[in-house]
Amino acid sequence: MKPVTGKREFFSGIGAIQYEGPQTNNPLAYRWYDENRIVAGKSMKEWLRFAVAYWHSFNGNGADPFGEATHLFEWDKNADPIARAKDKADAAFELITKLNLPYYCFHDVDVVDYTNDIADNEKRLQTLTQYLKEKQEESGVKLLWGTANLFSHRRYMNGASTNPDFHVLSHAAAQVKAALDATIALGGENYVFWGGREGYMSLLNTNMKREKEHLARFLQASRDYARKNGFTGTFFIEPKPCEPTKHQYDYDAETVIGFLRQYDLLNDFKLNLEVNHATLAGHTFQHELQVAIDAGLLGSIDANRGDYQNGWDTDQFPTNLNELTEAMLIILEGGGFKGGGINFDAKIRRNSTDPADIFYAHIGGVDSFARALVTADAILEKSDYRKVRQDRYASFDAAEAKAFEAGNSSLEALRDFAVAQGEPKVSSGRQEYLENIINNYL
Ligand code: XLS
Ligand code: NI
Ligand code: NI
Repeated sequence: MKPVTGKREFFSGIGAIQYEGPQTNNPLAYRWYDENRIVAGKSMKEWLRFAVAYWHSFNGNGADPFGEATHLFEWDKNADPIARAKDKADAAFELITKLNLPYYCFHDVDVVDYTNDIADNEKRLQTLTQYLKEKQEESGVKLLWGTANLFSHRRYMNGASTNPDFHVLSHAAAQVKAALDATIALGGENYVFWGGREGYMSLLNTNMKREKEHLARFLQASRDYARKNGFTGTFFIEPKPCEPTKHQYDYDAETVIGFLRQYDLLNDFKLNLEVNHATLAGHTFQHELQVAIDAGLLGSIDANRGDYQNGWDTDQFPTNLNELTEAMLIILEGGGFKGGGINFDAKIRRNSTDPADIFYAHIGGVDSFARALVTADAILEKSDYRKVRQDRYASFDAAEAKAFEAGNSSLEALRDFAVAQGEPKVSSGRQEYLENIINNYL
């Protein structure tokens, strides 16, 4: 991929990031991500399908609840909103192409500022969609997914599709319609719903049953509109248990799968799992992955990591090789993503203020996943990891156990089997042995 710059270069002095191998001393090179390297029958590029997130990388200005912006972007200076949005698109495509990553993701309001005028917002997004389309054609970068931000504007303080006010719900619908139009026009491969404020702060003022039914109707209407207009991709729900809402309806993977089943949405919707959301829900990321894969619903992931000492979504770039290797073991065994990829829903820290920091951040995340992929493949191919787990269930090979698994046993038959066998032998779970395998292959 050739770097694509607009009228001006925003990251001058930084060229194309290339694979140089683990021995390199160059901090602006990949050590592990060699996009054409074949691992388990597919190229790294095909397995990982990396995407850059517009909101963190080009809008996230370092502000936090205690302080103003610390990242003063050159592309954010033009007073005209359309010209500013085009500068931002130029910066975005320069970064994505210099990183040599195949995809990007956005919310409507990341691309261009919105006002309270629905028709004007539609026009603005259409103008930028045309501009992004040209940038995609020039560079070969593709849209992994689009989405609408239904949580920042004050009208959404009580939710969007689960808002007690039908007027607010209809505003959310207008926004989703325009975001779907943009996603379809850009050949977006998927569309995401993250229900930032779809939940409640207090049950005292909430009719939970009614709100959840509204959420389902809203998803059905969005699906029907997109299908009618030629969208063939997958819709993803992104679970998160809390923050900003105290209790969000899309709490975790199991909750979302139950919801999709209840409202007959399983044919069109899959899951977009985020590392830091899993940990907020009291799970490991690996747990959430396994739940989704077992249901055939692992669509995509939002890659980041939390902070062990804090209880919120800190959205740091992923660097923990041990955890990522465990995650890649599950993703590889599950056959990869269904339609999606790895979106860096991650931001550099407030005090990471050099233009190069955003490059180091992505390089670290990309290399960590690439290395985890290679390591996980070696573990699956060369170690006895799979065999240890399989052997743990060896007693289910007995004819009586097979009958049980097939639903052809009874409590009496199980009792008779127990009497015939006598007290079971204890057997080790060998957890430490397995944990050492991960480290031995890293
Ligand atoms: C916030 C979410 C958000 C979604 C897209 O916690 O992760 O960034 O990915 O709306
Ligand atoms: Ni996310
Ligand atoms: Ni998040």
